[in-house]
Amino acid sequence: MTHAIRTRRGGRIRSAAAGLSAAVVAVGMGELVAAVVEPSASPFAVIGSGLIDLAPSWAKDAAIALFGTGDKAALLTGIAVVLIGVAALAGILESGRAGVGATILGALGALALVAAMIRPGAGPFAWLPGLVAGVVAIVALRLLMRVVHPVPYLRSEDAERRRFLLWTVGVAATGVAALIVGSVARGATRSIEAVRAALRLPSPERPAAAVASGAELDIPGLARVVTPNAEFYRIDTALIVPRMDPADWSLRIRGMVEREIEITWDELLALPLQESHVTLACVSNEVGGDLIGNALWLGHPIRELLERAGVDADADMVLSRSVDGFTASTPLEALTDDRDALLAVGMNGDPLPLEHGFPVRMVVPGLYGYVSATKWVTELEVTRFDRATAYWTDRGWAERGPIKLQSRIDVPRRGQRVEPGDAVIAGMAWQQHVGIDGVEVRIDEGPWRRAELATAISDDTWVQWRLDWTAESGAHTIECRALSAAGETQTSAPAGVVPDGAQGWHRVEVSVG
Ligand SMILES: Nc1nc2c(c(=O)[nH]1)N[C@H]1C(S)=C(S)[C@@H](COP(=O)(O)O)O[C@H]1N2
Ligand SMILES: [Mo]
Repeated sequence: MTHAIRTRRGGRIRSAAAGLSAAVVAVGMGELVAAVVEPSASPFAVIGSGLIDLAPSWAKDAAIALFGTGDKAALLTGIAVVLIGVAALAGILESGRAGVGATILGALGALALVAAMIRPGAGPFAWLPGLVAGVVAIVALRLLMRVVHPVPYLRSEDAERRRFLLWTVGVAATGVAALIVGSVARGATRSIEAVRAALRLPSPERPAAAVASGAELDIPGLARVVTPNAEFYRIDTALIVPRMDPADWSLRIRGMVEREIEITWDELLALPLQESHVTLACVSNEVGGDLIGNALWLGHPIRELLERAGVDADADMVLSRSVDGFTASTPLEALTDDRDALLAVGMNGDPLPLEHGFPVRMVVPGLYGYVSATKWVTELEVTRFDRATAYWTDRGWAERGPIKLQSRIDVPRRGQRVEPGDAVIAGMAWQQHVGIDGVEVRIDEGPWRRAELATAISDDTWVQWRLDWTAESGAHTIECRALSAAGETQTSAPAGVVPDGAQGWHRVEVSVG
């Protein structure tokens, strides 16, 4: 009796282990094949991307709010955890009835196959990694089932256990080895990194003025006025960063135009380039959040390309499209008025980093990124707001996204202990393409005091501010509000990020002493 029960329970654990082992070798082989034939068809990534595109926007908000720019790592971990559960279950079911678990694992492979094929820009072999993963999973599971169930009258229990361990561990190890070889192969195809590293961008015909020395207050804890590339926030739907060789890049301008234009990388670089500092901000940036950064962009004005194409007088929007299918709807006037709306190739003196849109992205002062800052951009369709909608608009966000007047306290941080006596309060304020006239600060809901404003680089960038404060012992609440160059005072009325950006005053609680 007790022996039979133990065997059955042991059998269940063994079955689950067999399922896991089959899943590991399947994922390993699928990823290896993807790395060799088509990196963007990685089974893991295409399923993740599919989930990103299908997820309701509240789920994405929650992911960004919880994990910030770590949202992708969190998603991949989530998928791995679910896969482990499903694989173990498939093993157990397979041992109860042959074919059931194999069908489940095969279906996962089919899911990866379909997800890879429906991705925008899917290559001719996008189906292969999913197919390999599915077939390997089925074969491995059927094979491992033979060693799951002990046959005591044939061998000793020890010999059975050894045989079982040898097979399950061996098969899983093969999968891990395939994963390692795959990532090495992926590294070897990283030639785009090498292409980027070897690039020398032309000098701008219109360079930016040097940043005034008064623009950087240099206060510890305060965001720097120009954000280094490595610290620049990254938000996008691309689980795998698109790898575009500039030699293969081109931009098509089509739709409501007199003549379609196609421009290559070399043609773009031959055009006059200009530099400007523009602060990018994400609509998902909460009050006090850090999904905002300022860089020196190098690019060609989009205005001039649109002029060359000849825009129809009825058009009011440009739908930009990325190589990975992402789209943004930008009001036509923001691309044709005198602001520095750029087709950017450089960021802070370097070619765009891969994750920030290499080789070419859009940068438009005054609009949130989701309606303007298309990375890896390959097409501009001149159209109308009543004819086309963009990626995030289809998911509940506003079709237009002008940046709201905002300010943030960086120093002191929330919950920070402040020494009594002379202290400094400092932060950032912005409303790109409008400009900032002042910042006011109040402590414990006392009178508003005017902060000292740093020299603004331009109306298209954020600006630092500071205020000296004699900190008295006890708990204190610090609040700030910005005044725009258009005479507006930042509203106290709080609003969440959906549908068109957060608003309200940033409030920081600190204890002194
Ligand atoms: N291709 C592509 N471009 C994109 C996005 C995207 O998901 N895909 N996200 C946009 C959003 S929401 C923002 S806020 C900015 C962020 O740019 P960054 O990652 O360079 O900071 O890119 C925009 N461009
Ligand atoms: Mo964004």
